[in-house]
Amino acid sequence: MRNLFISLLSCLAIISCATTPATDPADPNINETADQFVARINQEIIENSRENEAAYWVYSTYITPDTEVLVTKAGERGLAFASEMLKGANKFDENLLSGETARAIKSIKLGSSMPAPDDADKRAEIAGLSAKLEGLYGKGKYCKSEGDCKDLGELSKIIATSRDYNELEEAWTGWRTISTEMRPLYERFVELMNEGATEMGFDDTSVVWRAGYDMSVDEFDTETVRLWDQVKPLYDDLHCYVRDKLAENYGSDKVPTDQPIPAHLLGNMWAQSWADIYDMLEPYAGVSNLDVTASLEDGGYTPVQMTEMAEGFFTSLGLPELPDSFYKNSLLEKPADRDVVCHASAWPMGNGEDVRIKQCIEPTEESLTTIHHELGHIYYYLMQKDLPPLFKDGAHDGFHEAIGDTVVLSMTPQYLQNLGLVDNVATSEKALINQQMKTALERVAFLPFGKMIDEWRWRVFSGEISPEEYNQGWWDLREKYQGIRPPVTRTEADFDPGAKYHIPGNTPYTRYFLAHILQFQFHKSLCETAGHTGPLHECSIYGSKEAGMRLGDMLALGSSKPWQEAMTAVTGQPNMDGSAILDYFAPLQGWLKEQNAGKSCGW
Ligand code: X8Z
Ligand code: ZN
Repeated sequence: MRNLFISLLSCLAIISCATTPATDPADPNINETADQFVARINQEIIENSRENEAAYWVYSTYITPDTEVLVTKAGERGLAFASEMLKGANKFDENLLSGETARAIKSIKLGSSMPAPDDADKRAEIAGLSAKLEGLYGKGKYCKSEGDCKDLGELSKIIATSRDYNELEEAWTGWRTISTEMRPLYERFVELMNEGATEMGFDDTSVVWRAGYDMSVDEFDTETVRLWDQVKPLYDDLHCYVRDKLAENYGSDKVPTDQPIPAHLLGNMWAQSWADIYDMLEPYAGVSNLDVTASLEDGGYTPVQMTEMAEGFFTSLGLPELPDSFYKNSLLEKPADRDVVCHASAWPMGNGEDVRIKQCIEPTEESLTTIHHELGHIYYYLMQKDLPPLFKDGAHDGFHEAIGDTVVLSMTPQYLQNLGLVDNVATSEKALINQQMKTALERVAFLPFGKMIDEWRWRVFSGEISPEEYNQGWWDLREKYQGIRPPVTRTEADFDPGAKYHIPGNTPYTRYFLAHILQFQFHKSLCETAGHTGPLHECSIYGSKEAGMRLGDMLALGSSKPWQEAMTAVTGQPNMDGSAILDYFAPLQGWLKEQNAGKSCGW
């Protein structure tokens, strides 16, 4: 998660760039230089963020109509501050400034994923919509009948563990009942954000979202397409193998081998990670035991113990221990008696002095992986404690999302055995294929999902997908990229995008696609730094102070430099590139090609 306050804020109209300040006699900062302006804003962000953070934290961990009022009011004030900040920034032309001042001014002009109109009533409206959408997701439950309700955690467990086609279908469609009422709210939300974006001089909100990558929007589009083209063949090989196995399990009447896969059979509510159906897909049965969930369950691991385990990886790299306040203030468990937004997040509260995570931790491998992911954000915050607030961010947002995941790539079977989470680790070729299959089901399966979410949103923002086509447009992209289809007919009475957190939560998603590319690049380079010489999939950087230092130095840069410099600091070159993930999975891809020989792949 990027700087929480900034990301909640918006900017406004009036693109009147000038190097000399405008002459408004009522403006007390009239003679401010750009440097003075940036210094003042950095100070005001610290002062103004506190209320906003507190309100959002309380709302997210205790969703009630009252906390919704509080968060809406705080949001309104935050947006008003953002408007003022933007007006101030627009007095300066960053192209005529240099260094960090130019970068800071630019970051204010691009700093919001929720551009709001500069009108108090509309600011109140958009703050209210944002809170409502988030709340609807957080408290969403599928009620089969009165008193028989299931939340996302319970429905996800069914999707992960049941192998009954009809039971899966009910859990899948059941969860999607929570988002139908979001549709009109979302439509208005988009309208207001676009109004904000055009006031700021952008064509629509999608341009704001794509403008923050130290390259032109066109270059960024080309870059994401290039990266997807690089990795698509690997995804296609995995898809072909998985579909065939599912057809064996459920019958080819239910899973025709020339059609997109029914979306409810892949072990995850959104089919974004398929690791939970590994048991159905295991290449070599009985060769290796990779069931971390069983060990966590049997071992009675608590959320705090699991978090300490993850912290232990980061400290082994020479990074600092988490402050006591982290354990005191974080929410690590789903409270029994109230609604919370369970979707995991990391919070740099109190200007990074009071870092926290919010996660409904369960004794599962997925939870353990997510804790590492969240701590990646937390260590980014911790390593940036001396940076001005405007630079407390990722080199780009994909960097922020990649740190914890990079660490998880070092959780090799050997590492897990050392922790007592798996036993009898095998080192054969067959064991390797099993292990790679499990990792690919999580990380390769994710790639097209990571790409398609914002393809949908960018088109929604630009108007290419109209409100009357929200659901159809969503499923067209799900089919195109992921090769999946809904298990039952969907119509425009549904709003399936709203059943995925980041749509009501308005969190840009291309960051995760990029992170899934970057994490393999980072892993490869950090393994070299750690002195690893064998195949990449055997490398664990656990305990390497050298790798930790290299990573820490990059985190400490925050967003103060173009991301290409941060990339160079870790990998020695400035580009994002899919070849590291392809190298990593080369053994599995070779094996998949053998398995798929003679089959009809594709959809
Ligand atoms: O949203 C997240 C994190 C918080 S930034 C838990 N992730 C994406 C998702 O859950 O959809 C991590 C992987 C992708
Ligand atoms: Zn994240």
